[in-house]
Amino acid sequence: MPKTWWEREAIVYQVWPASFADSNNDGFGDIPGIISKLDHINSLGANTLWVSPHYASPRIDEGYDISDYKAVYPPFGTMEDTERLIRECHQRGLKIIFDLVINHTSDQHAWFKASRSSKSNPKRDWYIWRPAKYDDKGNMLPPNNWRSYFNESAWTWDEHTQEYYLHLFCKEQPDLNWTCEDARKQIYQDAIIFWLEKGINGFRVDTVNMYSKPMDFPDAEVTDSDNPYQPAHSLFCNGPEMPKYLREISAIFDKYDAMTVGELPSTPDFKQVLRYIDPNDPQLSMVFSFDHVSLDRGEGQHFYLRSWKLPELKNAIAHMQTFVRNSSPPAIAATYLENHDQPRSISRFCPAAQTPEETKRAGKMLAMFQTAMSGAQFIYQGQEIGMTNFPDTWGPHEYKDVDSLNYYNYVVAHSGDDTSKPGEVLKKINRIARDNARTPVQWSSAQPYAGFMAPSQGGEGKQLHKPWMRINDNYKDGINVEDQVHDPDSVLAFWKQAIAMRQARPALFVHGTYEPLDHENQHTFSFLKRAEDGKGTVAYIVLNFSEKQQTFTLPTELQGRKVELLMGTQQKVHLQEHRLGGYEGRIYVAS
Ligand code: TEU
Repeated sequence: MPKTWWEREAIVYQVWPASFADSNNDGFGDIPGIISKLDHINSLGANTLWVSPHYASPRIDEGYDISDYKAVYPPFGTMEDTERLIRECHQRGLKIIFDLVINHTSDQHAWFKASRSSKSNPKRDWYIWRPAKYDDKGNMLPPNNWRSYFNESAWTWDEHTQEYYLHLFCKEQPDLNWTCEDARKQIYQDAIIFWLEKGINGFRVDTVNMYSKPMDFPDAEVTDSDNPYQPAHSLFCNGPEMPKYLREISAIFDKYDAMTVGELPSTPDFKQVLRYIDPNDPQLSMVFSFDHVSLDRGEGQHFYLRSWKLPELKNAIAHMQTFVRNSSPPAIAATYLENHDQPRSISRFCPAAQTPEETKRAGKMLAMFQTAMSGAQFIYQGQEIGMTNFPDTWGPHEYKDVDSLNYYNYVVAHSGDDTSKPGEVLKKINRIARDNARTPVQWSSAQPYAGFMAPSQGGEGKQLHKPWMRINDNYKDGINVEDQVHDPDSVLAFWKQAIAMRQARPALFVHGTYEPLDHENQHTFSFLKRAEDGKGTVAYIVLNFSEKQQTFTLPTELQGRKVELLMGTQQKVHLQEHRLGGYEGRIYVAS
């Protein structure tokens, strides 16, 4: 298969515009702010920029509720700013991909306004409307018991036309009806071709497996008796029409040599996943899997936490790294530890790392962990400087995400006179809240806004602004770009070294095969990467996921061979000393 620009060597840096960099000090990040930081992104070694939704939106779900695919959210900037961003990326040799959110629109989109205006409107069928059901007492009920991702019924009643409409996410995000061909054609024109014609190089495709629903909308199995509405992923994910819809879309992408990475939730069976990315019949270039970011989520409501052990993470990573080899040629893995929907990886995967020194060591170890994995790499803004979750002592008013707030308000409403519940549930929400990924990026230790924005001067009639979301106070403890950019021992310096190491040895670290080792070890994560270079080159990666010293022995695979220490997260290491300090990682190579 021809090597296209993105195949495997893609190092993608994801920007969440609202929290990245605010050029006009109105408290919101913006597109000129992104442009001002492109050299920082380039200096990491990234070769692709992924911009999370920048489109016109009421921002009920922070931009994943789009009211006009062909317009830019005004606080982020103008169409000219966006066109300049595309140019400035290409001038630096950076590719640029946007977010493609076409399972649903905002309820403020002109299409939905027309659809809900009357049952006879030509766009009525562009969304999913159904009559109410009634129980034996004559009480009105939604068409089925599906729960939305945001912990409500997946249906909302429309008084004006006396029907319910479907929304797998919040009620302000009505699902498009993909069985309607006119709707599909307009979606392709407005959301895809319009931006590809402006020169972008592809898309991250939101909820890419949810377009094909069972149009008889059967009830979901009752798996959570505490909630009147039930998770229904198995019914609305990976439906029978998905291949048809994605082939229509991929025919468009092929014309532009566009890269696509699909977000593929609730699909544990890798054979189903491979259907989307098999190089012999690709519908998408690659997909994100969720095994490793679901370990701490319990059954039912996704704020039900569960504890996990290191061998479970080893299983998840082995699955993510090896399932792609079940096609010939192998498909492409999309490797990530963070994004806008996930808590910060240091806090999630190394929860015992608390002090600035411990979080720094953990950040470097996780950088080694991720960059040693094969496939395309996805790095989320702030991950490169070791940003962490914010403290669980922050009050509910600091949370902005509809996901967190819906659940918090649901628990408060159902906690009766138990006044301890709200505080308890907020500590649980804090552990995995998406809000942790949405605090402003920490550019410097400059007070009071960490370089995200300058304090607005206020003055005559000018409104005083502050960041749309509170900044994590640990920006003062060295977790900021300015303090790290000249520190050779910083997390930022290490990410640059790790990416350079990986790109210098693609046979080992980009295309190499992944072989797990020492599965039962509860503290140390180790694996082999084998180059398919005919020379038998093999790398041994050993990572201490605990805060305590751990010993290790070189695997038999390396014994008796010429072994070199390729990289260590701690600068002072001795080859013969097989002891790892807390959160220390090493890579040995035998050639
Ligand atoms: O997420 C869809 C999805 O799979 C959800 O599980 C998601 O992970 C979310 O965290 C549920 O809590 C995509 C976007 O990444 C997410 O930001 C949007 O909220 C969602 O779709 C709706 O567009």
